[in-house]
Amino acid sequence: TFSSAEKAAIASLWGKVSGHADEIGAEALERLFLSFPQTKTYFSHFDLSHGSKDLRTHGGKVLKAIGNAASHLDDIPHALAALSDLHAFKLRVDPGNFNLLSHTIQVTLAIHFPAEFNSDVQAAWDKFLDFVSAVLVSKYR
Ligand code: ZNH
Repeated sequence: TFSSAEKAAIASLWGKVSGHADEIGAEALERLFLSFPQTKTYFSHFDLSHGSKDLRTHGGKVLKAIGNAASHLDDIPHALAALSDLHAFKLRVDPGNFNLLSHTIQVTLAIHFPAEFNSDVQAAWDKFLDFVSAVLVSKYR
């Protein structure tokens, strides 16, 4: 569960990100694929070149799902239930990859929102993205 300070930190930064979900998401994915090339294996059907439409579209989807979680901080498992099923039963992404994406999302946020992304806000987002990741891998067996 999140403290009221953590909730405020998550909501206020999401408010800044929400209008730029495609760009922020695409950059976080691009950083993921460059720093951790093994993660590209899940996306062999995508054009992963810099600025591609696939990166923007998928990046936008991922960030909007995070925004949905940010709007339901008291019930993230319910808000992400369908996505959790998808990752566990259909995509079967290795759970270790979620930490890598959480990392590149935070790097991207830090670069685009340097004033807002102070150490308290980062700590709240780190906890939030860990929780989202835990929900998305919760149905694996
Ligand atoms: Zn995931 C898909 C989210 C992580 C891989 N995803 C997806 C989607 C979303 C997401 C929203 C879409 C769905 C539909 O369409 O319905 N993810 C997400 C999130 C996260 C994630 C939020 C965290 C935080 N993923 C992940 C990782 C990986 C992945 C880590 C690996 C590396 N996903 C994936 C894939 C897919 C997805 C492969 C499918 C794509 C296509 O379209 O094909």
